Amino acid sequence: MFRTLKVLLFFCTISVTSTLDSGLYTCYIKTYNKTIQGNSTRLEIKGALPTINVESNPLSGIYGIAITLYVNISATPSVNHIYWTKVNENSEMITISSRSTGYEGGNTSVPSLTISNPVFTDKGLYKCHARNPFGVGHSNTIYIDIKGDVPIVSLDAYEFKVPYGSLVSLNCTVTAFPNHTRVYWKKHKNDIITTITQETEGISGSSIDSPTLIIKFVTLTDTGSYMCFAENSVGIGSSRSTLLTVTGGRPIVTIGRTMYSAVYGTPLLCIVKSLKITSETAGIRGVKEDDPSLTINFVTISDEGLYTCVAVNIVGTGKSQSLRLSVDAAAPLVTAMFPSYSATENSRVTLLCTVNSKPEHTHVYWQKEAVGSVTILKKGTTGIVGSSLDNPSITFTNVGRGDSGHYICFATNTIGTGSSRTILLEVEALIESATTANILIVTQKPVDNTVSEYDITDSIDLKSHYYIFLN
Ligand SMILES: *[C@@H]1O[C@H](CO)[C@@H](O)[C@H](O)[C@H]1NC(C)=O
Ligand SMILES: *[C@@H]1O[C@H](CO)[C@@H](O)[C@H](O)[C@H]1NC(C)=O
Ligand SMILES: *[C@@H]1O[C@H](CO)[C@@H](O)[C@H](O)[C@H]1NC(C)=O
Ligand SMILES: *[C@@H]1O[C@H](CO)[C@@H](O)[C@H](O)[C@H]1NC(C)=O
Ligand SMILES: *[C@@H]1O[C@H](CO)[C@@H](O)[C@H](O)[C@H]1NC(C)=O
Ligand SMILES: CC(=O)N[C@H]1CO[C@H](CO)[C@@H](O)[C@@H]1O
Repeated sequence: MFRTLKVLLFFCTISVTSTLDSGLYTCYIKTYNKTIQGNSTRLEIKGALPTINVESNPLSGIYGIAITLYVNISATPSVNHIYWTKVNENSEMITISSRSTGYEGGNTSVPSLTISNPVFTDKGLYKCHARNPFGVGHSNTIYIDIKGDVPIVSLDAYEFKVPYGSLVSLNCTVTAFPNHTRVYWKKHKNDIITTITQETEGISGSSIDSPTLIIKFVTLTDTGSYMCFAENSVGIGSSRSTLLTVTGGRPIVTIGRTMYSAVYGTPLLCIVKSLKITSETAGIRGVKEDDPSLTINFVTISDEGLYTCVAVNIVGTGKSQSLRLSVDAAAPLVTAMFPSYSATENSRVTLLCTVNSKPEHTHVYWQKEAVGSVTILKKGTTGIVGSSLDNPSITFTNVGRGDSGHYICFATNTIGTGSSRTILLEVEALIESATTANILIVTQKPVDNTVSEYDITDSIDLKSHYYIFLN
């Protein structure tokens, strides 16, 4: 009996799609009443299309700041080529290879793609593609948006009016996305533009953290129109301009007229302040911060002259034009050159007096005061020369002890009477050798030239008397 050996060949065809098809494969042959198990075969499938996972989608980038499109690729066998594609806003497809400029990565060692310096045209739909022997795997689409704008720069006020020497704060606010990297100001004055930065002297602010410009001590040269600027990677934003006006400064002094003509006794109103005349000066009013005008209460010839109003503040000194004051009419100005004279008896002595008068003076006289009595001396009084219109000085041709006293020179015109200061005349006795034992005691007040004779034994208060020795 022969047994027929049938060799049956069975083929198992496996369509391999992934590594999941790997495993232990066993061939079974089934007869009527028997199943024959063949040897098992381990089938290991290595490799598949690369799979690419994206980490985040969509992605929002900031203008100018590098952005990376992260992907994880798993591929067996390993990926031998990677590229990216981008569909821009015009639906144009662009292929980004690892050699394209402006990008990093996107190659087999670093598949994630970095856009180094994003600009608005980098917006689009991106896809990563990776190829291995199984073919090309694709990532999902990543939507990239790029945001950003030039800084928005704004100011508080259109106009700043500040007093000289104050601190001014020109408030500036910057809103920037991306963040601003620079802040500065520009000052526009008389077609000259000056840039003010953080480093400029005399200011603070004007910096990234504090764009407000602070001028610590405002002077007139700070007047001008100012604009605040902020710069970021997108561009430069600027504020509108604001006008800075500095008020005050050196005093500006004006006077009403440059010529004043006054009549005696009339108050003189002018805007004058002299270096020497202050509010404390006697005979005047005004010359104060709130009332700079000078009023001379009673004008005399001596007030004639040039007047300049001077005002001083922290900036400096301001002066008015000079003003000439001429006095047309006033009481005579009577001047005594020396305040005291001493003379020896029987000599000639002159007490000097000058008169300056407009209109011409009509009278000149002297007043003598001695031990309580007052005497008037005029031209024609015996024993004196002068005290006249031409020669107001008084001369005692033969001065006597009784002429000692206090003298005042007077001059009168149609406006009034002027007087000199008081002049002291002391007449000393002419001492001669005494030949008699008699002592004549002459009182200090020998107005009538009478001489009293006293006995030496009389009790006399010598302190109030002069005594002389006579022959
Ligand atoms: C099946 O396995 C046995 C024992 O392991 C071996 O002797 C035989 O040759 C194998 N047959 C085939 C077709 O590989
Ligand atoms: C990518 O791979 C890294 C490290 O292997 C892992 O931490 C991350 O979660 C992965 N990301 C994705 C999206 O698979
Ligand atoms: C892949 O990209 C990275 C980052 O740009 C770079 O450092 C590296 O050299 C690149 N590798 C290749 C093989 O090009
Ligand atoms: C400027 O800002 C400061 C502080 O923020 C504020 O006190 C001041 O009033 C502002 N100046 C103006 C003119 O708004
Ligand atoms: C932008 O500035 C803010 C505040 O100064 C800071 O918190 C933030 O980190 C900055 N952003 C960048 C991208 O530098
Ligand atoms: C080899 C073997 O056992 N064959 C059997 C298959 O079944 C029939 C009937 O059931 C038997 O007669 C055979 O001997």
